[in-house]
Amino acid sequence: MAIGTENGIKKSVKTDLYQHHDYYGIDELLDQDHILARDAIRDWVKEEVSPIIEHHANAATCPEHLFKQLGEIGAYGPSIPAEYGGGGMDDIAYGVIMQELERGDSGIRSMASVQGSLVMYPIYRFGSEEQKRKYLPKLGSGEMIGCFGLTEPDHGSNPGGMVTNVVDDGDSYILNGAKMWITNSPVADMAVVWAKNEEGKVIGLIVEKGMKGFSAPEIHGKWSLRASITGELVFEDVRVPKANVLPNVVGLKGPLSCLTKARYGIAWGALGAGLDCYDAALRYSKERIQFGKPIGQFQLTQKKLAEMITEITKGQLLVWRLGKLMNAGKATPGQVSMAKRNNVKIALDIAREARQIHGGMGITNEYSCMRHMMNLETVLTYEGTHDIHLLITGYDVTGLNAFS
Ligand code: TGC
Ligand code: FAD
Repeated sequence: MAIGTENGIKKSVKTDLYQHHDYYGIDELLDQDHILARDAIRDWVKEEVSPIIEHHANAATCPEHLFKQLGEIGAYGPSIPAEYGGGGMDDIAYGVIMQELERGDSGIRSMASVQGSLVMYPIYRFGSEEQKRKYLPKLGSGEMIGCFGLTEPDHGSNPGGMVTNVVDDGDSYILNGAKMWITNSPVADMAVVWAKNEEGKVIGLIVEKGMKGFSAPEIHGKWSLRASITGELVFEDVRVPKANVLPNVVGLKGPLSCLTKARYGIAWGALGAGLDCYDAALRYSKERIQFGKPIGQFQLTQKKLAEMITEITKGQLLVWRLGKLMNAGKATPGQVSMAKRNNVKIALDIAREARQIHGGMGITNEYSCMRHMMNLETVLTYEGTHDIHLLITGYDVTGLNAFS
């Protein structure tokens, strides 16, 4: 059903989207605030994202008008205190918000998780009071867009090998190097950049758009996260005032602790993509008739659907418990890695199975499963690849480090 136009793009929405699937009554484990936040974001996604997302994914364009709206609905830094531009909620609220955004599209969740966990969080956790007051309210409201520069062309899984560096020059640092695969960089007003100082230690700097020698060209040709804008960060003798250095962290644990926060959000987010695929496949299996009966009546279709909801339910329990540990400040990076790795993989498997249930229609943009599937290929790789997370768990349980 058509529901009007947005920036010249025809919006259409299937009104029965987003049935609620809670096989184990996990809603009973959530507070009323979590349910209210989740349902509000779900309604917003249904209204503002679903009607336009296939168009943007198809055209490989970013729905930039959503940046401001995400600020207005409280999607940036839900668990950062309200006085610093966040939502003042807990980490389970943050999780359910990421889940609902990714039900719409992984790229929309990316917009929010980069801004909240990778830009606001490091400034909140490691920044000076002046930096917090200057940047966080504007980032929280979506007035300002940020990005996070860790990965380099030759250093992805191994960020500790980074070559981007600063040289001391009185009141400033001179920054040189390049970052690769940076979500939102071409449209960002500022970047949190990780670079090595003259002692070879990693420090964080806030680099602002317009600083001489700083550019952020777009990366084209992605088959995944097509509605998300990705680019490079290039630094050629950029003079960054020392006042822009994050004063309260030195070392790789700075960027890695931001990743812990973002990976936690992704563990919830991936379930949203999985739920959307399951929801669509379940509906299609009841509507599509072959051999005189709904395909959902065939045992092989039921196997697929039963396994999907089993994995979703296990994933929901995993992130709920992890959320409790996060709220108590007890979650370990290893526990976060396990949840990110598991939930992204099950979501990708569910997207592939859902695509099969839709038959030929599953490869079209009439249905969301192929778009989710392509998106999840990125989600499996960014914020630490599937195999890197396995090795983090391996290290945790054996005490033997595969990286050294
Ligand atoms: P390692 O020697 O193990 O650790 C260095 C220091 O960091 C501490 N640490 C952590 N701290 C907090 N959270 C974590 N997850 C941490 N992991 C390690 C560690 O305790 C140590 O502290 P200290 O005090 O002893 O100095 O470091 P390593 O060089 O051996 O590397 C370990 C490894 C491979 C696990 C790490 O480099 C890694 O996680 N690699 C994956 C890289 C990655 O995830 N990149 C993501 C880039 S950002 C991104 O993808 C954004 S996508 C955004 C979107 O669109 O949603
Ligand atoms: P590599 O590290 O080269 O890995 C290639 C393969 O080798 C992988 O399968 C990997 O698992 C494997 N491998 C590597 N080391 C080992 C090992 N020790 N043992 C076993 N296998 C290993 N980064 C940012 O900093 N900011 C962002 O905003 C951001 N956004 C992104 C958006 C998109 C769309 C994408 C695709 C990436 C983004 N990234 C971002 C980068 C992302 O984090 C990296 O792509 C990821 O960490 C992997 O690095 P790489 O691509 O260089 O792969």
